[in-house]
Amino acid sequence: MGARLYVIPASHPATTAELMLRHKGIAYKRTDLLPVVSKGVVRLAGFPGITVPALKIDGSKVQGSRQIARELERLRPEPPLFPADPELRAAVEEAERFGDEELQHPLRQLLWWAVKRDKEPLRSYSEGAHIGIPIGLAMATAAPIIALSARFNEADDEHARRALEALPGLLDRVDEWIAAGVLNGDPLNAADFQIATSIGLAMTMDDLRPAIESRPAASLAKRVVPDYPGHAPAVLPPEWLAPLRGDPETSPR
Ligand SMILES: N[C@@H](CCC(=O)N[C@@H](CS)C(=O)NCC(=O)O)C(=O)O
Repeated sequence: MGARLYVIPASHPATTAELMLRHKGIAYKRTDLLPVVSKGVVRLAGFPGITVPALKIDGSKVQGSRQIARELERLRPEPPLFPADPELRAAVEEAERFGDEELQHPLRQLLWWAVKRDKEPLRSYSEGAHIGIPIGLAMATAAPIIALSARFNEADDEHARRALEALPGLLDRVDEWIAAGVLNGDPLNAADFQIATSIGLAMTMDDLRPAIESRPAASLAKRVVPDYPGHAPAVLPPEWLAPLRGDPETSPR
């Protein structure tokens, strides 16, 4: 089974796809792309959309982490990504949908906001990647990519503050699913791979890690993505972090 996965290094949904390929024991080649450039490359490669992960497998093209989960399950049912029990499967699918539609994007916005403020950490997110040009050159020419990515992802002050306000509630939901046995059980499922990468990415940010590390969500991330690449030193205004400390009333707009 020939497989090629298009990724942006340290992209959380792309890491999800990679983990699921490994879970299935499917050998694959990886094409590492710079953000923004990735959009043109995946279109040129024949995909209908502009995002990663994008997977060519067995002659078909599949884009999107949830779509990839289903295609892998169809092509190679064992070991499964979804539980056989219908009730548990429905819960796993809801957690997976939440991970894709609700959890991924605020973290993407917070990371781009931080990188917009200080681009240097971007280097650490590309560790081990093969982006086709030396990392020094990529860093020297990163400013337009950062500006476009921040705009494309609406990583402005307003959205960053909204993301921080939402984060405790999002983490609570992950912890609840872990307590209910939907996440972090045995074997790992598609929702584990979907959600753990977002938590792993969040924990690379010094601003966010203290609010996560003592939670069950952190155990899931440490189990599934113990070596998530990248490190972003604290850069968010401390008053914006009030919701993470549990004192939203001290955070007036
Ligand atoms: N929800 C989609 C999200 C895909 C997505 O937005 N991927 C980002 C990377 S995390 C992307 O390709 N962005 C284009 C860019 O940064 O230029 C999924 O799970 O596949």
